[in-house]
Amino acid sequence: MRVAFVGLGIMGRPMAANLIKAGHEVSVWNRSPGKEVEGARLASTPAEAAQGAEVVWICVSDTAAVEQVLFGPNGIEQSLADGMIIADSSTISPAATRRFAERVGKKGVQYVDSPVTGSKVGAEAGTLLFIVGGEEQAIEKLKPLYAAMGKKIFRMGETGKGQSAKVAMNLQIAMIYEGFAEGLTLAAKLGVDPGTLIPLIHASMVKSGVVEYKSPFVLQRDFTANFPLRLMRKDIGLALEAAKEARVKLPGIETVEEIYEVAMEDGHGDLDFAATLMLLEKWAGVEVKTQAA
Ligand code: NA7
Repeated sequence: MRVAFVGLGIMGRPMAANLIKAGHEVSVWNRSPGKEVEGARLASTPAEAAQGAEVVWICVSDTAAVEQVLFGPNGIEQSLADGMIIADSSTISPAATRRFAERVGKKGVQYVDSPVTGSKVGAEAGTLLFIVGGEEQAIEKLKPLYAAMGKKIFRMGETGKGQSAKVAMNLQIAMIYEGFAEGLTLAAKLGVDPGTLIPLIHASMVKSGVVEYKSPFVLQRDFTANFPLRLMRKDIGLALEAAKEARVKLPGIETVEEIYEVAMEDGHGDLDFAATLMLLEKWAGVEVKTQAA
C-alpha cells in the first residue's frame, strides 16, 4: 500500500521502518530535520508526504501536534482525497479525535484512531497492540499495516473510542507503577533489598505486566526513556480531562499527576516514567538499589 507516515519519534520511526520491511511504499515527514527512515521517500511537508497516499499514518506527541500536522500550514488536509484513510497512533484527546474525524470526513476521508501500547520495545519488534476506534470496513483495509507493526488489534467501537480506551489504560499503567515505586521505596527505607523483594512480587498476586516490564530497568537504575515521563504526564492529563467532561471523579490519578508535575520540575521529563521513583527516593532520603550483583 502507499502509506504516508508523519512523525518519526521514539515510536513512529520504528513503526515506519516495519511498514517498509513489509513491502509497503512509504513516504515520511518529521518536523525537525535529520530523522529519516531507510527506504522511505522523505517529504518536506505533511501535505507532500500525504500526496497520493492511500493511508496517512500519524504518530506525534499530543493533540495540538496532531491538529498541526492535519490542519496547520502545509498540513495533510491539503492532500486529502476521497477514499483515503487517516490512522492516528498518537495518544490524544478522544473529543478532539471526533472533531478531527468529522472535519476530514467532509472530504470522504475515514479516520481510525489507532493508539498503541507496547512502548519502544514493541514498536521496534513489531509487536504493538493497537487500540482502535473506527468503521469496521476501514479497519479491515488497514489490517496489513497493523500486521506489519503489531501483533493484535482491539476494536473499542467507533472513532474516538480507541483513544478513550487508551487513556483509561495508561491511567492504570501510571497507577500500577506508582504503587510498585512506593512499595519499593518503603521497603528500601525499612532495609529490604529490592533484589529480594521483586522475586516475591513476581511470585504473588502483586505481580503484573507493568512490574515485570519495569523491574529489570529499575534494578539496573536505567531510566532512559522507553516511554518518556512527559508523555505519561500528558496521558494522565488526558484521562483527567475526559473524566471532567464525563463528570467522573478520579482521586488516585489526581494525586499521581502531582508527582509527575514535581518530577517534571526536577528535570526528569525526558527520562522514562519509571523515573518518578527518583522523586519518592528524594522525599524518603533513600535509594532503591540492590546489593546483589
Ligand atoms: P516522541 O519520541 O516525543 O516523538 C514525538 C514526535 O512528534 C516527533 O516526531 C516530534 O517531532 C513530533 N511533534 C511534536 N510536536 C509536533 C508538532 N507541533 N508538529 C509536528 N510534529 C510534532 O514521542 P513518541 O514517539 O514516544 O510518542 C508518540 C505518540 O505515541 C505520543 O502521543 C505517545 O503518547 C504515544 P520532532 O522530532 O520533535 O520535531
